[in-house]
Amino acid sequence: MDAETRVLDAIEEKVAAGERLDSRDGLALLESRDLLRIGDLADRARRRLAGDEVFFVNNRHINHTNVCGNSCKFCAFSATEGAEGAYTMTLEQILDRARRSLDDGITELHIVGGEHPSLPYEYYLEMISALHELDPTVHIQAFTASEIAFFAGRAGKTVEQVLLELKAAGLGSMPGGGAEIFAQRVRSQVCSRKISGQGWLDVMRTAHGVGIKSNATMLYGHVETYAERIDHLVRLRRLQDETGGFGSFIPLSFHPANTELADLRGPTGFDDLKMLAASRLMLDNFRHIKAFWIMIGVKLAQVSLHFGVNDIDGTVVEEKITHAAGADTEQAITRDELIRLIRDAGRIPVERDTLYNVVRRFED
Ligand code: V47
Repeated sequence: MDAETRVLDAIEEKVAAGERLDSRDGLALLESRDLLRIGDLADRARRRLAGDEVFFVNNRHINHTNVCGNSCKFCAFSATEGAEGAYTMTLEQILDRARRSLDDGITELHIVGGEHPSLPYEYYLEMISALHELDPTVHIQAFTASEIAFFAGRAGKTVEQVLLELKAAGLGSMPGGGAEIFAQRVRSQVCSRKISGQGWLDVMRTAHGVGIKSNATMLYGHVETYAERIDHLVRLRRLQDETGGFGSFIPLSFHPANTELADLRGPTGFDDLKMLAASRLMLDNFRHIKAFWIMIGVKLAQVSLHFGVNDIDGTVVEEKITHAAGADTEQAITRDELIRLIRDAGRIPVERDTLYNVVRRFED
């Protein structure tokens, strides 16, 4: 028996016993080429933790501005103020986009944008109150931990004050973006002006403490090592043990086109599936592992349902960040198509709201 088989056997025993995997196990999973075996282990963990239902949400993304002072090297979306292609939506434009989606029965607005150096803090507060007033039943999932820290700096307030004010205005929860890779070695290379990994985790701890749930992400496939990916997962797992405030984890597959890292080639399909499966196995306290079809493609997202995934995100409508970086997926997908993909993979489609309450279960 070779060494790799022995390591995977030991991991299998732990998975069967419901025991926690350590960093060495995580590294062994990412270094292995035995994708089907890892997928099978992740599928078992998925079944135990999340059952056979696969979730999706009827949502719309709004990216209110691409103006950003961070100049992250992996980002093709951001622009400097006044540059060609730079945009900032007015409140009326944002409301107009939201209004159009309400007719399609969306339950969630997903809002993230650049860290605009001169927009006043009131812009964000007014945006959230106006959207909340437009339809108080629609859940507003807005602003990454990085944006929240940035608003606090601009407004001269604490992160907690900002979170409480946004919550009072109608913020429901926070998306998981801005996490990138927590390791400082990587951040110094690709996003040196952005909040630190520890800073991101601290904002999330505060958010969970004031009753704001969030997601978590990791941007992989650029300059990070496998060990840095595992370190990222372990740090998320530790915070989740402490707060229980993360709803789902979404590994984000790097798209290099039009970025300063365009000479890199980005993850292969093999790496995408292995990353999803390893996330399921390492994050034993995250119920939901989400494949973002916009980034890995609809077909691979469907296949990932047998590699540990139990959430396939949503209808999305008008995604700008990945498309700026060369994604060739559609901008939106219909509810019927999501249901078909899930059924065809032998799972039960469930439309959820942002907090995983069931909107509708699609039995055969
Ligand atoms: O924070 C930026 C990443 C994130 C690129 O919480 C890139 O449910 C790939 O966080 N290639 C924004 N990724 C998107 C995001 C997200 C998406 C879907 C669902 C949820 C959720 C969150 O996208 C950024 C950054 O980490 N990103 N540039 C790129 N070139």
